[in-house]
Amino acid sequence: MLNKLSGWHDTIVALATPPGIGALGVIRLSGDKAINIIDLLFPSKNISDQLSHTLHVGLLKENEKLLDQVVISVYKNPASYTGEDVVEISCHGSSYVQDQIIQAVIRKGARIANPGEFTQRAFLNGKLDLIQAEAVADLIVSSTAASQKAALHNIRGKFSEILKDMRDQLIQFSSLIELELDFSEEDVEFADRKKFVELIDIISITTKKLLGSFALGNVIKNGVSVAIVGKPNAGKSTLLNTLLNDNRAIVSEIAGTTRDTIEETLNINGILFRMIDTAGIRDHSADVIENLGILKSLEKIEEADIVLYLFDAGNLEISDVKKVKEKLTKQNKNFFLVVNKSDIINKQNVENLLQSVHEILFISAKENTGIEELKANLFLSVTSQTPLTENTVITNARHYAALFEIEKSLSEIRDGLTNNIFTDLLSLEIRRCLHHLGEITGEITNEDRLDYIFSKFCIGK
Ligand SMILES: Nc1nc2c(ncn2[C@@H]2O[C@H](COP(=O)(O)OP(=O)(O)OP(=O)(O)O)[C@@H](O)[C@H]2O)c(=O)[nH]1
Ligand SMILES: [Mg+2]
Repeated sequence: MLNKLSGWHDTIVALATPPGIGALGVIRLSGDKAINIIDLLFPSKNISDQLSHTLHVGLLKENEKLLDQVVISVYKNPASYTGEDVVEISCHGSSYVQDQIIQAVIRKGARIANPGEFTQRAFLNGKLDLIQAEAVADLIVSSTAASQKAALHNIRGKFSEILKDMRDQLIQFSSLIELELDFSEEDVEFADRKKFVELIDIISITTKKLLGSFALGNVIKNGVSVAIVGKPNAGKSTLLNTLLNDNRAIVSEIAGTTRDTIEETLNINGILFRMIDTAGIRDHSADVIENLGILKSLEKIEEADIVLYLFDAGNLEISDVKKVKEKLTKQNKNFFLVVNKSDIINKQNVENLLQSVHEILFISAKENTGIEELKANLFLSVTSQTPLTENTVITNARHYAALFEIEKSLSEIRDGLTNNIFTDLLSLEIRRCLHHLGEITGEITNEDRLDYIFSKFCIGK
């Protein structure tokens, strides 16, 4: 286990609620001196004599100076978030009052906490593993049902349980293999190789499933960018407005209305889509600004996760649709071909189009038809590979990288077992696999990595 970090024994303090004016603010302290410090500032009661998990109303005073009327919550070690003595002061939500209290607490012996230091201490005290600690940060920034669900799943230790299971089973075999090494003179085999191969196969299936869930995990964590592109006047801005149910972008019958890109988020069934309205693309424009807009649209096609290519039903050339389809396929883009203004469509044209180009959607952005189907298609395109279920979804690149190494190592172990490699080499590979498993949960880590992970947290958490 790693050495406890420098500054570990300090008592730390931070504002846990957002800075600025609010009804209430919460100031949090953790460490050996947390309760002593409050005793020096809270004359009406001796907090050290109180039971853990109790609340106390009273005046906070530094010497004779009145600071605020507050509620003190007491959590005595080890039954607290950090595993240390924790005190939370619920005070009035004035920045001035909060600053005064924090300064008084510092004068009595605490120091300001680093970002994530409360959770870092919880981890170092064994209250949480690293997956759970990272999930706390994810939950704080979650903005959709899916990201909330994934974070809570990990806080509850579901992913950790899977890894613990794998680790326990591997350790069992690894100790038998190590035993064989101790008796290497006698050429005995304690570990049943056939059973071991079966176990490796089972673990490998789980690992591959977890690795496969990362595409969805990425979507859950970072959202999906969708560029709405097409010729001028196709109705891109109208579509953005209809999707958002808001008059966000200017719409007009003049071709070339949108000059700059407009980006807005859209929540579809708990997944965040970033919808990007772009300038209409045409070959010849004498307008310098419009040309810059067109260049930007082309860039957005490159960058977007999904391209939504909009055609104007009133001005539809089948050859155009085919050309666009070919180009986007060549670019290896995930795309949708959408014919807008289906309210004015020519029936013959539609039938021809349906016959010659598969997978084409018809909508009317203006009349709000086909929009729900379009949304359902967008949602399915990112969730169909790994449906949103109760299963663990990997949302963290650090976990993905370690799982990737685990999978590599499992396949080495499997090859080794089939080729009857030397027991010491086998043992080395198992240890490598265990090492990467321990890296994810934080059983194996180092100070720099921890500092990096926790530096991404909010102060006060
Ligand atoms: N009939 C009909 N008209 C539509 C529909 N969607 C958009 N329009 C009209 O088409 C014209 C162009 O719409 P915009 O949304 O500005 O088109 P755009 O693709 O953003 O155009 P640029 O920004 O110039 O590239 C406007 O007059 C809209 O009212 C539709 O579904 N049906
Ligand atoms: Mg527009």
